Amino acid sequence: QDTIPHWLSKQADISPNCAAIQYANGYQITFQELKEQSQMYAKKLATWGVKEGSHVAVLSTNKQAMITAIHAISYLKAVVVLLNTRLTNEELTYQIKDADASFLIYADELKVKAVQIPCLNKAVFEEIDNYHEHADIVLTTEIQLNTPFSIMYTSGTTGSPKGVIHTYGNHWWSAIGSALNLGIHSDDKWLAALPIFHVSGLSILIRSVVYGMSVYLLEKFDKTSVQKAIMHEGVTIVSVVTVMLQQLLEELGTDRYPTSLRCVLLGGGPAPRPLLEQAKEMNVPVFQSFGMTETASQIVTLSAGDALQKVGSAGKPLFPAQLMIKDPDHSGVGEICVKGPMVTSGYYKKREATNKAIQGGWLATGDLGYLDDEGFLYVVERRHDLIISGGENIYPSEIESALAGHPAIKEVGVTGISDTKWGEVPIAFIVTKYRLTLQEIMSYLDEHVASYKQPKEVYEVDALPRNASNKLVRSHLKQIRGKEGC
Ligand code: S0N
Ligand code: AMP
Ligand code: MG
Ligand code: MG
Ligand code: MG
Repeated sequence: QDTIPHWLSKQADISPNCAAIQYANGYQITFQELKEQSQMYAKKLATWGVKEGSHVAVLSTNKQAMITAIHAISYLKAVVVLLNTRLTNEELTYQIKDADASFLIYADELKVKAVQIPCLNKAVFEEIDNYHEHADIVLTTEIQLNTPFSIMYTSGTTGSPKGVIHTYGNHWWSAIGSALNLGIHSDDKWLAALPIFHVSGLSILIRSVVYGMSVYLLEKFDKTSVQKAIMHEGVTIVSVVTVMLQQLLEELGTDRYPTSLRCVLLGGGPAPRPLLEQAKEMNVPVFQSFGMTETASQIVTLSAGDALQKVGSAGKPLFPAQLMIKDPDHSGVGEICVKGPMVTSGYYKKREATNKAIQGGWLATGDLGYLDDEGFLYVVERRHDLIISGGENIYPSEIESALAGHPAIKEVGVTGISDTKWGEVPIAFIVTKYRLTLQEIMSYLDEHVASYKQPKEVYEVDALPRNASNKLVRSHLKQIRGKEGC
């Protein structure tokens, strides 16, 4: 089995004094310091009880303590379970339980949330600092590429959210594939404003450690800080989702970014063509990409040279990924299937779902697309029913089952409508047993689903559109919109 030196130790050896992470307040940490800090934290985690094979959940926005913890967990050969901070207690509880996480570390300001989530061992990042360093623990010096590094959750058309397992090898090959496309420049500085609890953010940290590249870390996205970092802090690459790009172009106005900014990596969902055209006019070097949690970040990306001629395309599969359009009826459009060492080996404890999604190494993405005559991918339709709001995924079935749990709601259907800010937002149609106020519905939902997933409009109707076999026809829901709201 393939073994490499621990990536952080290796980088600390190669470029000890290079800045690994920089912050807006001027604070920075070198690879040597990051290694020492992470190893010390690992020994304290060991005292707490974390050991090889432990699943350790982390609930945090982008912070130094989170990064230290992620590396520390890996020095113990434990697995990090990354939690979305916007989820409700109920959603988080499900994930922690499903992931068999017996430890939860969290940021202090998420305490209110964390205390309500059942988990055997819980601590704020700083509490661990008070532990002594375990005297006998031997930290790993090597990484086995086929062993799990992280687990993060993604929902599906049906059923509960699934834990996507990322091995070290998945992350390693994702970082290599990106470098073979974008190249590595000695002055590169990658701005991370996307959450580290998504692979969009986590993958930047891994690239940093593998390339010896600085990360400019923002605790959370805001357009002023990003613009400032690009204008004055030498940021060369930034990862964004569509809603962020929109806000950045607005902020830029008639100004222009310096030529030091060489790549704006756009992913996580579709991008409207006018936005891409606007970016082109404003000389913003947007690289469209296609990827998903299951592919450990981008797997198809438009390269620099092709970016201008192929506006709207997601590009070509990164080296060494493969892409195939499954098009049995030869209509030209079919399901996008991808294969490669960055693709997950599967969902945690979900063999059936794994076998359904991955066959012969090919991951069926559920997304529809086509290749042009030069082999460039165009994504035409997303996974069935999936709503993407501001880069966050929302599955109608998840919202439907939450609403159906309300005693007054007899039937429910959820669909997405386009939205100028978020791209798409969910709206709901309900058939009730007795009259409900919108406020009653929304406060009920507050308990069960994260606020970004909550329907922006709720319609009370007499009946839902159903087909001959009495199945809800979500695509017909939009047509009954416009009736009286409740
Ligand atoms: C866009 C973001 C930053 C907006 O969040 P913001 O402004 O921080 O919101 P808050 O202040 O926390 O909350 C204010 C109110 O706004 C609601 N809200 C927040 N987010 C959303 C949303 N997405 N949709 C709808 N509403 C939202 C809050 O609920 C709150 O409302 P109230 O007041 O009612 O409570 C934030 O949403 C964000 O960070 N989005 C991006 C998430 C992301 O990273 N997605 C990508 C996931 N995909 C992958 O990881 C695979 C692809 C990939 O790797 C990739 C993707 C992009 C670029 C590069 C790559 C790569 O390949 O490397
Ligand atoms: P996630 O796992 O949360 O990153 O969601 C991945 C999903 O985002 C994919 O399955 C697609 O449905 C969607 N997506 C990603 N990239 C693109 C793109 N370039 N165009 C359209 N949809 C995309
Ligand atoms: Mg905000
Ligand atoms: Mg077809
Ligand atoms: Mg997702």
